[in-house]
Amino acid sequence: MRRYILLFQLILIFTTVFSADKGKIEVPLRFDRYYNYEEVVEALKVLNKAFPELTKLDVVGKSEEGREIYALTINNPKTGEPLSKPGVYVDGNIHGNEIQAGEVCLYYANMLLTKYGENDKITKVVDKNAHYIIPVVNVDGRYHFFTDANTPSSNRSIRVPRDDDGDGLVDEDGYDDLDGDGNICQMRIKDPFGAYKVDPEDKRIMVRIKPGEQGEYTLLGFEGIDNDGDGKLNEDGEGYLDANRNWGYNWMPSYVQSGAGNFPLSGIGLKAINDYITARPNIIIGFAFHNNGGMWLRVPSEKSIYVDPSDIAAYDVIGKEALKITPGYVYQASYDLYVTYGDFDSHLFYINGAFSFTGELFQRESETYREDVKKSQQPGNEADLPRELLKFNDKVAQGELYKEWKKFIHPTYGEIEIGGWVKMSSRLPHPFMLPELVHRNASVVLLAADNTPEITMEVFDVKKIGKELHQVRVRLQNKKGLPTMSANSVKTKLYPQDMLKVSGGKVVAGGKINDARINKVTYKEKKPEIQFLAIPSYGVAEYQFLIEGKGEIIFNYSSLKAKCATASVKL
Ligand SMILES: [Ca+2]
Ligand SMILES: [Ca+2]
Ligand SMILES: [Ca+2]
Ligand SMILES: [Ca+2]
Ligand SMILES: [Zn+2]
Repeated sequence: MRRYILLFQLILIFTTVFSADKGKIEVPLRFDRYYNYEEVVEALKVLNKAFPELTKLDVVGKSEEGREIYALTINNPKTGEPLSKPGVYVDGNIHGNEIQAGEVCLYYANMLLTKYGENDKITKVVDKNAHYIIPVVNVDGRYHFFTDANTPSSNRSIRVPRDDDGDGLVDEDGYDDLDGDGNICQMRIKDPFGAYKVDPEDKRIMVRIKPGEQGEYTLLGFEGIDNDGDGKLNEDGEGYLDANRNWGYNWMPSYVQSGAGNFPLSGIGLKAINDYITARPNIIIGFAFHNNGGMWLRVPSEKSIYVDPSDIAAYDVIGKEALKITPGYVYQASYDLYVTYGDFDSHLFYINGAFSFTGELFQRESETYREDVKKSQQPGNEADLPRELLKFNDKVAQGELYKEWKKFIHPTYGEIEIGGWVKMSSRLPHPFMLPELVHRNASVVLLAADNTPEITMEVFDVKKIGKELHQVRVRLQNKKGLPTMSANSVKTKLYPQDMLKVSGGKVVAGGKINDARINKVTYKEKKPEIQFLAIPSYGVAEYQFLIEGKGEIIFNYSSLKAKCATASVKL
């Protein structure tokens, strides 16, 4: 690919405005800046070093370009091994350009670790759960988003070269940073027959002319040249394999789902993360952070896919509360946004049996410059938004988000102008707004962790009904909003169900109590000493056993995703 001379000084100035200083990264981490890939790694190492008892830092695998994908486990060994606890999985930045997702993950880790022992709620979830945090899934993407010239929306792909336009060449015509400022902005050319004119209130804004009106400009698209001389501009850039269209559930080939690879889990990093998750079957809730728009998305990603109402109810426990923690967001099924195949949250729910959310971070409308914030959201004021965003850039962000239009001599078009929103704008909050964003969104993950099952078991009724024969009733209670198994996992036999096992006596009969008052019990035909079950959200499951013998009878509850429990009684 032909490259224009990069003005390194300009990039350096730009980069230092938004990313962490070259200086030392210390605990607590700072969130008034963005960490580049190396700094994310450094931040994880610093957390791991500062909290050796509570953390474990693993390399999950490597990327296409050989960068390491890190996972931080937060677990208190004094309260048990990670696999014995409900697992909370959090990742971000699967799309290379969606960098603040990584900051939310880092913030969640930083919050749990630095407030452990100080804040009761945080201490509780550190003790109760195993937290698995992968701040950057697409490590190459994050690296290149910082290092290369980009638009706010480019560099999303996994680094697998692809022939996007079917000409037999791969990645032969990407964007070109003509003015060498580290951004891919817009190009416009003066043209009296063009379809655009400038907004009379703000000459930086291009508006479409009305029929019969004289035009002023033609928009030429993103910065660049026709590298391969095929008459098309920037038609085949880096990638494009979309890491969030290559998971195992409901995967479709690229003629159905653009961005799909040749098979599910294409991309060595994705494969490694899948292995990591599969090895942790205790994961019961997962978050994957993206930008943007302000959304909490749940399954399904296609309308025809069934979701049991009780699973939706469990999702709602978190989703509806999340709306209040992140005002302005919406909570919906992901197909309401658009239909996807092979997305990560469906994989997590339908293959790993974990409840899963996609968090679409940041709303651009939050970049306000006006007295009455609500006014810009009223119908009829939509045209005001670009003007307001530019005023926000001018007066609040001190001009750091927008590049003023400037003359440039283009090798093909001659005199043009280059300008518009820079790389670190539009989908990312300015660093001064980052602390609130990471805190509110990490608080939703905390809420979800708090809602993972907490199971207590008690023997609540013992009756002698014959010579050495007892009727014993056991109650299992879940005090939290997530069930121990999703209804879908039970229905599809995704993995062995939770078990209630009786030992110490001969179980003559045993089964689920449907109504204790009228003694309505569904007895299990074979092996009554082992009952298969799932404990619903905020619910109870009651069992009755007829036990022959004397001495101590032990009841063991075991679950892949909830913590085990025991109870006993002396007969
Ligand atoms: Ca091509
Ligand atoms: Ca540029
Ligand atoms: Ca071309
Ligand atoms: Ca090009
Ligand atoms: Zn995304």
